[in-house]
Amino acid sequence: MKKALITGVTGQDGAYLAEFLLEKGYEVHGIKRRASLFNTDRIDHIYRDLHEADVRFILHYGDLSDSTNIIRIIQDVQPDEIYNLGAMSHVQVSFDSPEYTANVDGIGTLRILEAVRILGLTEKTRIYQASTSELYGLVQEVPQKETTPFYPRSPYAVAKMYAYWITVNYREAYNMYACNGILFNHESPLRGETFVTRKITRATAQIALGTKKCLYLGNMDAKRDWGHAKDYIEAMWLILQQDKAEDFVIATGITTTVRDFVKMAFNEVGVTLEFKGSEEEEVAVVVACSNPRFQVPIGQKVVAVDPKYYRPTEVELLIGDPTKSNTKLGWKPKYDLPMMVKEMVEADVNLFANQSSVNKAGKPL
Ligand code: NDP
Ligand code: GDR
Repeated sequence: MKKALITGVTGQDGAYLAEFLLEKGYEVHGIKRRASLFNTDRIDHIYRDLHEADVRFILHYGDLSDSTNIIRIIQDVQPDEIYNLGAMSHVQVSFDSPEYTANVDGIGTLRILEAVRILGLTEKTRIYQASTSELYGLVQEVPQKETTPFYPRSPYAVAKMYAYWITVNYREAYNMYACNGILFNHESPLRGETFVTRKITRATAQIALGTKKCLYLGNMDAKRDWGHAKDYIEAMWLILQQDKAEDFVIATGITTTVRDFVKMAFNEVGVTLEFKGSEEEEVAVVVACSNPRFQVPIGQKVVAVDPKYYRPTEVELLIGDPTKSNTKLGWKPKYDLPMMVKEMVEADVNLFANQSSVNKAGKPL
């Protein structure tokens, strides 16, 4: 039985990947951080008590900022594959915590590679590094592919650029099977609540159900190549199953503005929007509401700009060229954007329609 170790197992991708690998028959080990409240919501459905028979999903406490912890876990597990998904993954937050981000997202990757080298596992253990389209940053070429030059535009992207190159360096220096997946944005109902797509689908649901009036966003002109996390975690696995270790772009090849994502989300609850004004003055108002389940008044302002969400340096346009992954990995996404928006909005409508009215402390929400 193959053993996989996933850092960031409690995140969006870690949760889908753990489920996927368990279905493939792997023994799956995950690293989770100690938190003052339970932080395993996304993986609770696959977790089983260790006292039961044949448990194949095992969690370890750890942190990418702690070398000795990483070495000990890798020594105990002796994994065939490591998926390094753990990161401070929010681009805007990285401007507030740049040093922490560099430590975890940059040096954290070095800690994994060094642990594998120190433990003499370079021939046994294959390593996947969660690289990102944020590396492309300021547009140098479109669509962006494996050979496009990087120009990172945030402390997050700069940290990930170190992680990218240290992965390439360990592959070349020590002949390790270590690869970068340069993944463009991917989303799902499990997406963190402060990333723009999930922020939009949650607010759409709350506005449709009448529990929220207005959604405040930053740059609605930004364009992203959005795919579905379920498709993208399959690509991670494929990248580690090849004869030769290589880096791959994973993308859909289609780009969409944040504004158009907002329109699509509101359309899912039968609400048609009109956008007026420009830049900081831009708002969206309701011009039609066709779904009898939701009564959003015509003329209500449901979206407005709050400049606090603008970033000091922005990535305006991402559009990936997935030709290499299509041809060499045989990877093709099953979801398109309309399918994903529908799934996310439906999930958030169900979430808020059935949500408890008290929080974990028993206080009214
Ligand atoms: P999430 O933010 O959902 O998950 C991040 C995970 O990393 C969580 O499990 C988090 O733990 C963990 N983590 C954070 N800090 C540390 C730390 N110091 N030590 C150990 N673990 C830590 O991210 P995604 O699942 O969306 O992304 C997975 C990876 O892929 C990340 O590295 C991200 O940067 C990268 N990526 C993501 C893309 C996307 O569009 N989703 C695109 C390209 C790359 P906790 O739950 O405790 O916070
Ligand atoms: P991104 O994702 O920065 O691309 O990083 P995010 O969803 O945060 O932003 C996408 C674009 O939307 C604009 N935007 C807003 N973003 C947020 N979060 N909140 C807002 O209110 C808002 N309004 C407009 C942003 O300015 C940006 O242009 C994600 C993360 O998952 C990274 O870890 C990953 O590496 C990249 O995707 C690929």
